[in-house]
Order: sequence, then C-alpha cells, then structure tokens
Amino acid sequence: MTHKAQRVGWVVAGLLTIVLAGGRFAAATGQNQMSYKKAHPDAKGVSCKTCHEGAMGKATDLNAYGQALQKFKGAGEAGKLTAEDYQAFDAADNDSDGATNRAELDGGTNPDDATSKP
Ligand SMILES: [Ca+2]
Ligand SMILES: [Ca+2]
Repeated sequence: MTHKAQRVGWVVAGLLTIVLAGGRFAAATGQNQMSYKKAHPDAKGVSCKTCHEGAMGKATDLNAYGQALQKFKGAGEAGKLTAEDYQAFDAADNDSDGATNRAELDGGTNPDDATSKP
C-alpha cells in the first residue's frame, strides 16, 4: 500500500468515526424528544432551546436547565431520558422561585431564572 492510499484510508476512517458518533448523539436526542412528547402530549411553547444553547439540540450544548434535567436521568436508560424522568423533573423547582418547572413551561416563564415566574 502506498503512503497516499494509507492517508486516504485514515481520512475515510476518521470521517466514518465522526459520522457514526454524530448519529449516536442524534439518535439519543431523538429518543429524548419522543420521551418528552410522551410525557407532554399537549405541550406548547417548548423548543430545543429550552434545554440546549442552539436551535438544533445536541448532547454537547446543554444549557443550565438541560444540565439540571440530566440529573433526573434514570439509571436503567443510559444516555436517554424517559417520560418518567421528564415528569419527575416537571415536579421539581429548578430555580427555587416557588413555581414548578412544569408550571413555568406552561406559563411561558423561564424555569432557569428565579426572577421570571408565573
Ligand atoms: Ca421555578
Ligand atoms: Ca422561574
């Protein structure tokens, strides 16, 4: 095998690794979205930016609220959130302003800012 062929092989292996790793994160995020919809079939006003910094949610760009949600991840579902995990987080008061996370999302206030409450 020539040096050029070896280099092409390494580039292809690197790209494949990136694509497969990206697919794994996207699948976990998709699974989380399905669990979210199962827990909140009538939810309005919630977007990827509720838990992520960017408009396209990625596992690596969680905001403070998304990071707090991760602590509610059940032990049996590594890397994924279940509907039960979301419901447990809904009942919590992430910013200690007296309103539950669910009440804040329903009321259009920020569940990560104590000065914003319903
Ligand atoms: Ca709150
Ligand atoms: Ca709040």
